[in-house]
Amino acid sequence: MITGATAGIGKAAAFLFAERGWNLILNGRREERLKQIENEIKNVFEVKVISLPFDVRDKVQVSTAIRSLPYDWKKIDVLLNNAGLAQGLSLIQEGSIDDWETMIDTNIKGLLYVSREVMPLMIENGSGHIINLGSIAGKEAYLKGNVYCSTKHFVDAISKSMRIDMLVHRIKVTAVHPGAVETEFSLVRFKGDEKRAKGAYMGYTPLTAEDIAEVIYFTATRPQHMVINDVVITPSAQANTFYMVKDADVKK
Ligand code: NDP
Ligand code: 8X3
Repeated sequence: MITGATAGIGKAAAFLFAERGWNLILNGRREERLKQIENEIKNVFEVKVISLPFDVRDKVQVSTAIRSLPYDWKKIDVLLNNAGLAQGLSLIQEGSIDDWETMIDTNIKGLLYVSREVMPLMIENGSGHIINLGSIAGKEAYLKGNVYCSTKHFVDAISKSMRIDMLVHRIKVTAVHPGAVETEFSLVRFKGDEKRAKGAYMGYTPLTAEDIAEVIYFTATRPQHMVINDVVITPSAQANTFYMVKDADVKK
């Protein structure tokens, strides 16, 4: 089950898991896109796909959708908690409270609502693996990233907590923390400003959604006795949220 499968990392993961023969439950809010992805996957790969459109911020939608799954589909092997976003980039004292709420409701509360529904199913099935999309923004804060960084620090912390609570049930918990990945992320952050979004990926080679999907797939397919707890992945031009070498810097 992949949340936020209509774009970027979630979509790339959907195609990769399908290519490797996994049946999929795909979520996102944009129903038309979700259906299109479902159809594309079903046309190419021999897998079953269920589209489950809901907004992770709405706890009633989340529980209604997941509880409506047919019995067999409630055996969820892997939950990829990927739906997430940044909204805006501003000093904390100038921040938009609406943007803060969107990030907190999606990245924190949404992840919790979905996990709260799926974890009991995994416990009942006696196995499962939760993979949470954190970020390097969840390892180090950066200027004007304040609330987004905080939500991703939450993902880091809740992944550690989940791992402890799930230990007795042998349910694996992995946190994947990418650096700059070229997806719709910056377009969403900068509210449709294409020029500004493109600028975030200029002067170096960013990661692709497919790069991250490969890592996610690798963590999901380790033997039963082994779990990858935490992975940080950056473009080779990036060391962390502070240090990035762009073409102009190299020439200096
Ligand atoms: P995209 O914007 O390309 O994709 C985000 C996905 O999340 C979309 O499918 C979107 O679908 C979904 N989504 C957003 N809000 C909701 C919601 N309320 N309910 C359900 N689905 C939602 O971004 P990425 O693929 O880059 O981001 C995926 C994850 O990776 C996020 O958690 C992000 O924070 C994290 N990340 C991204 C990095 C990057 O540089 N790109 C780096 C580090 C982490 P829809 O709009 O249809 O609902
Ligand atoms: C996305 C990566 O560095 O833009 O989480 O916050 S960053």
